[in-house]
Amino acid sequence: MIQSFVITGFLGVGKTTMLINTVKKYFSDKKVAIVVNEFGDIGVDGNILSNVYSEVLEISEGCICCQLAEEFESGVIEIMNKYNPEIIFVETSGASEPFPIFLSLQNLGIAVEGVICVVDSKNLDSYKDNSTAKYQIGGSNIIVLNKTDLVTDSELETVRKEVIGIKEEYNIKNNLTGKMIFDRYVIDTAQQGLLNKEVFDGVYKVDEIIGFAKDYQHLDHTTRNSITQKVAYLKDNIQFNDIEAVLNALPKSIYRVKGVVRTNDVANPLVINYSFGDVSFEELESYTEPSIMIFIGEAIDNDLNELIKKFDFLQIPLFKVKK
Ligand SMILES: Nc1nc2c(ncn2[C@@H]2O[C@H](COP(=O)(O)OP(=O)(O)O)[C@@H](O)[C@H]2O)c(=O)[nH]1
Ligand SMILES: [Mg+2]
Repeated sequence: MIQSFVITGFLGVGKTTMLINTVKKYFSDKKVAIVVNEFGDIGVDGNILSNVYSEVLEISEGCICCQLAEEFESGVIEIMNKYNPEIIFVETSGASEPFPIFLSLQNLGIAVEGVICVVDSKNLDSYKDNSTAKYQIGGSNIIVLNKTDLVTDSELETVRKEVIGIKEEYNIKNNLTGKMIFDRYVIDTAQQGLLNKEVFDGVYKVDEIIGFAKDYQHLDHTTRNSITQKVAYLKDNIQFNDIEAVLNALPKSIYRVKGVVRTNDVANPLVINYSFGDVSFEELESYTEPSIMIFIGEAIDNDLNELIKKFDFLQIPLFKVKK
């Protein structure tokens, strides 16, 4: 039977980083397929992950937990037929819930070894009131407090307590039997998504086959209305400094920026990965599409317009641009 793990967690917590670091480390001897669903229309993670794994299926445009169940299931079937993987990792978008994906995998006869929720130990406070974030914790059985390098021990303990509180309140139940679906769960810690191997050994394997997929009511979550994203295209002939200037000028409402840009003073295209004030850059070997920055946050429209007035090399397309 094919095994699978679902990796969930809010925007920018370190899900892709975990796929790059941990999964590569522990599963290099297996045929691994990755399914990545990004929030919004344009994928950056898919580009990064394709450099690491040969089989990457990117599902964009919306959220696999709501509109895209069918696309997700047919994509998984396709990857199974084409590649015959031993193990599938699904990175959900930061704005989707893991539970419907868990059900889809079970419906396809794929064993779910664990639903991993990555938590940003430094920034949990900034996003913990978002209802999707709570359902992500409630719908998981392996919770990873990531970015431990950015907090003190006592801050980490506070985060752990908060997470336990949310888990107790939002723990997902079988709505036929009223039983907890994940009666056992573990909280682990990680830096750069590097987890202990035993988390993947299937000890937390979800035994209960959920017979109520059809009855499942989609929880009231916030995907589209509260979190928004806008793509900006960048004009040519910009410097690395220009990118930094934009990131330094971000309003509070924009807490996540991803992008791939070409600048005059750096030889390779750069992946920008910004979340909650922290930024990292990574060079890509090749990227032929236009330079883009994707701005993600809550009610960002006005703030983004101000930002664009300040930086004339940023252009927001008037119409949706299809890939
Ligand atoms: N300091 C620190 N940064 C991290 C850690 N894990 C991930 N990051 C950074 O957080 C940002 C978002 O990570 P990413 O994996 O893209 O998040 P995703 O949106 O959940 O997939 C990137 O800049 C990562 O380099 C960590 O443990 N410590
Ligand atoms: Mg990601």
